[in-house]
Amino acid sequence: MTTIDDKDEGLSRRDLLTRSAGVAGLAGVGVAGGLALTGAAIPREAKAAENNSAHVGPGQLDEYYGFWSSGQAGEVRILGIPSMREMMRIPVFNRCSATGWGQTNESKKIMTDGMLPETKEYLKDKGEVWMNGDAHHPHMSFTDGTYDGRYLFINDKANTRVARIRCDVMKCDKMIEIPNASDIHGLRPQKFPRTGYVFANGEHRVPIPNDGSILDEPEKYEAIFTAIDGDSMEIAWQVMVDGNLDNCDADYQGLYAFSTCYNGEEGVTLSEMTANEQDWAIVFDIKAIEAAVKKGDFKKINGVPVVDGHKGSKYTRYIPVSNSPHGCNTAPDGKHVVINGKLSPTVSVIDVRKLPDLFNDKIKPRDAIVAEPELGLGPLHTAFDNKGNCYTTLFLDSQVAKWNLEKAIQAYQGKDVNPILDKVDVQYQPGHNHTSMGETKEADGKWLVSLNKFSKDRYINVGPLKPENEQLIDITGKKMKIVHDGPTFAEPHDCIIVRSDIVNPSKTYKRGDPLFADAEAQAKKDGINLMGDSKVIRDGNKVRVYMWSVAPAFSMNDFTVNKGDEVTIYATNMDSVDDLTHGLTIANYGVAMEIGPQATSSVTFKADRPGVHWFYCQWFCHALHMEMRGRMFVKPA
Ligand code: CUK
Ligand code: CUA
Repeated sequence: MTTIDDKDEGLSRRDLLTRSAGVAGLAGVGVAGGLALTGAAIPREAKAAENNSAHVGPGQLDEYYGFWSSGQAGEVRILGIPSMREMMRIPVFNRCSATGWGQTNESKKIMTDGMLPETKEYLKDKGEVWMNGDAHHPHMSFTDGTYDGRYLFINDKANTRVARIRCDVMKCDKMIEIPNASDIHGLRPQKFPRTGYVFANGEHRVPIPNDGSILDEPEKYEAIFTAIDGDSMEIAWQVMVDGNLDNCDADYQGLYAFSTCYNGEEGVTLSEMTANEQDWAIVFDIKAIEAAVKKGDFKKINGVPVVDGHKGSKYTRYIPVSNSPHGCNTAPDGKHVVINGKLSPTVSVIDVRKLPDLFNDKIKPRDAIVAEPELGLGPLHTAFDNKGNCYTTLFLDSQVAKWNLEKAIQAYQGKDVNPILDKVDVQYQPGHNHTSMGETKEADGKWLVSLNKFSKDRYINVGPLKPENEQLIDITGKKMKIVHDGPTFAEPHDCIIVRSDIVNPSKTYKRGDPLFADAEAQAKKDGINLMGDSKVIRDGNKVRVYMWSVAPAFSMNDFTVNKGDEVTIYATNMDSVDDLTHGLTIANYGVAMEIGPQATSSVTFKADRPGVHWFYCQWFCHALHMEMRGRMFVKPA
């Protein structure tokens, strides 16, 4: 395979770009390596496609699902791996004009049901539900140490929320705001025996309650670790800790959870936060915390049992690691947890088999560390293969380091071995990375994705705001091989790569789906059969319009309401064919929504613009799609 990033060829893209694009410059490097820079056009792309292990031809299917977060964009994206083709977007903490997420009654209910009362109060007069999410960590539910295809969970750092996505329909079905905590960052599901808990880190420290009675007294702020019940999406318990919680993970035994913890200084300015040489990895004893909740050793705050896990508590242990650690990754061997140094060039490896002794005070916190290899500058996150190797992103070095866990342990014991096996340049400055099935016991060592924060010169210039750059790396060989570059919009922090046989989404909705249970309940009250009745029901100044659609027509050619009415449209897509989605848009009313096959969607709005307003299907569904429309008459007062 030939790419010009290949280090073996002694020529990087950067070398090429820094040289003059003129003939003289090219002539100078043309002799290096296998690059055929002579003669006519270089069939580089064609050659790459032919030899590329990541090549998935037209019509061929990917072997893996990639679930991507999107940072400030607030959604979750589905990619195919190894093609890196983006296939779907799942709106979550954002508003989506394609699907009506954030506008339909169904989505608004999901967004508001789990909201705290004070947030509802804050949003009361604003006529909106919170949209500007900052989604970092998408992770699938587990059973017995591997993905089970039920749910995805994702955090919203911006508004202290956690959402769940149903993998049968790939839609968000629950969204909760976490009380007492501020700004949920790290999120991981329990791996064993099942999810179970979803662990979520409240990153920033704030007063509890945060009602203005305490302001500039940082010593009174708290950080909160939360365990959410992944089945009910209710808070199971919380733990108050020292420092700022960053990332977290769980073990393969169902006994412990781990968080990186920076700002042990508990400062509020940059210099205060980084003053000390050391911070911590916090270990949470899940069984002991559950027992504490059972026997009442907690404070109930905002309806949630909050256990005291500050330093010295019997429910937690603080393992000193170097200043400002970031990523927290449990290895698929089920025995080791890698704490990534960030400001230190090292990662620290915890052996989970030492933790019972640590909690019994038979060993000191540092004795739980069994390796601390120096990898390079800015280690942020670590991924794993199935051969005992680890892949750590080096943010400042713009590299991924491949290293062997067993060798790192030997080196820590004083043996003269170098655990680093390979390094590869990535473009540029990677944050998270992820291997295929790498956070499960079924890690398979095939693919590594590096999510790079900067694309700089990799693409044609699209203006001051540049895409990020995601690179696919083949890790089946001794040396890592970059096989694909893909630009992406703001800003996937994290992703997972799931074997496709684990994920089995439905082709259409099923009637009776809880997503539109409210619509069905209202229809029942109104004596309406959503699958076939077409009717306008007036209830004071509330008007309910029931219509259905079969391509290429709505069941209604027109309906009439009065100016000032509160109108709810329930639209049911009776088509039961795979891939036959309709939509409903109302012209000049800012209304648009998706109606999936066999689904009901509804939207409520005030009919405050008199006149003729066409409603139409905005999802190209049929040769007569343009004709799939009708009129809403709004009579003036
Ligand atoms: S964090 Cu973004 S690069 Cu939110 Cu997982 Cu490390
Ligand atoms: Cu239905 Cu377009």
